[in-house]
Amino acid sequence: MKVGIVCYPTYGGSGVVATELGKALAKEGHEIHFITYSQPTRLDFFSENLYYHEVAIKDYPLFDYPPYELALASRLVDVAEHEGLDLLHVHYAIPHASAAHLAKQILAKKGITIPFITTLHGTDITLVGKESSYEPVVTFTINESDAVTSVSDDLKKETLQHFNISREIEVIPNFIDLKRFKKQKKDHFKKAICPNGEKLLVHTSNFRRVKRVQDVIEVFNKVRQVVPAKLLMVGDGPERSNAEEFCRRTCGIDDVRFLGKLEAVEEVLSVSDLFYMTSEKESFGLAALEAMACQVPVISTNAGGLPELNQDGISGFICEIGDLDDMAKKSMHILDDNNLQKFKEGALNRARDFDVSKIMPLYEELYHRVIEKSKTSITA
Ligand code: GMT
Repeated sequence: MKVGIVCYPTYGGSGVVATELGKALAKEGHEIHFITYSQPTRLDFFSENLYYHEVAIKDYPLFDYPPYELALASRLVDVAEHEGLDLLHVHYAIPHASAAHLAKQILAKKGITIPFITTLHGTDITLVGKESSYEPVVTFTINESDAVTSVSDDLKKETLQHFNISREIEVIPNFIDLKRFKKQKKDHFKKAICPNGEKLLVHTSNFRRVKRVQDVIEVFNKVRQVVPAKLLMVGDGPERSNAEEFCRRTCGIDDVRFLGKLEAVEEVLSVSDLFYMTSEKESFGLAALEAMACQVPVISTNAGGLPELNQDGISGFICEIGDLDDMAKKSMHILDDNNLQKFKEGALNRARDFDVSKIMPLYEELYHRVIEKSKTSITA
């Protein structure tokens, strides 16, 4: 198959999922064309089946806001026509689904039929999509997509609750490449950060408000009163400077390190003992899955789809959003040397359910189905 994939290239879990999916499909022999405004961060190597087409956004003094959606739709028309694409798969509804819908209409006028699939990832539904400035377009383009997937049951439920949806939504969860995300031997690194055998706690995110990063620091402050521990904060985003300032005031910078964005986050996860995902909204929690794959148990909230990933009492624990005492109590239970190994194994076992080899075929099967259906609707 020849598939055009649209995503946000540099920011957020949806871009990571889209890029990893494209890479996995390319390995299976499919021809994958990424169409976006810059090269996806994880697409940094050569493969004969992978292509990248940049969307050029022309500025003009009249445009306070250059119309990216139109530039994207035009590029989709161009790539679909010249590369002979069979299908478009857009990740994150806004504005990708409406651009794909427009491209499909333009191509139809040229006698080219191309179906498009929309994958809902999270804030395109739970935050941004619900806003009245986007809701009518999101509803329309979900209904007009040839297939729609969501990354968890909870996100599907929320979509059906808040939008007037007249079509089926299929759930295909996030996935992980266990060949890349696995515990590596990095003892020297652990020794450097935890010279006295402290436990290492970790959080990775894009430091947006929904992540409630301050909760991580407050829980850490409670835990380290009982268990010697250090905290690593990985990633970057709008709340990072507030979080650093909060640390300076409450715990001193020696025990907490802010590492910024990391290419090889699996190296840090490999030496970590406990991962925190304290979000108030989280459709799936890809970062938690990455931690589990590296044998790191997870303390998560019960937001969104997190209970579909984190198995309470097995791969970690699930706590109410903002219940910091409970998070601290459960952290200490996991960090107890009598329990830690069992939770590490529980985390890895759970991650195995989401290995790319199990999830990627679900997309492949969906692609075949959608392409076949669109062919039969032409001949009918
Ligand atoms: O919040 C992010 O990390 C970005 C956001 C996105 O769509 O780019 O992530 C969402 O998609 C990920 C991949 O499907 C999910 O694993 C995240 O749970 C989800 N984030 C939220 O719902 C807040």
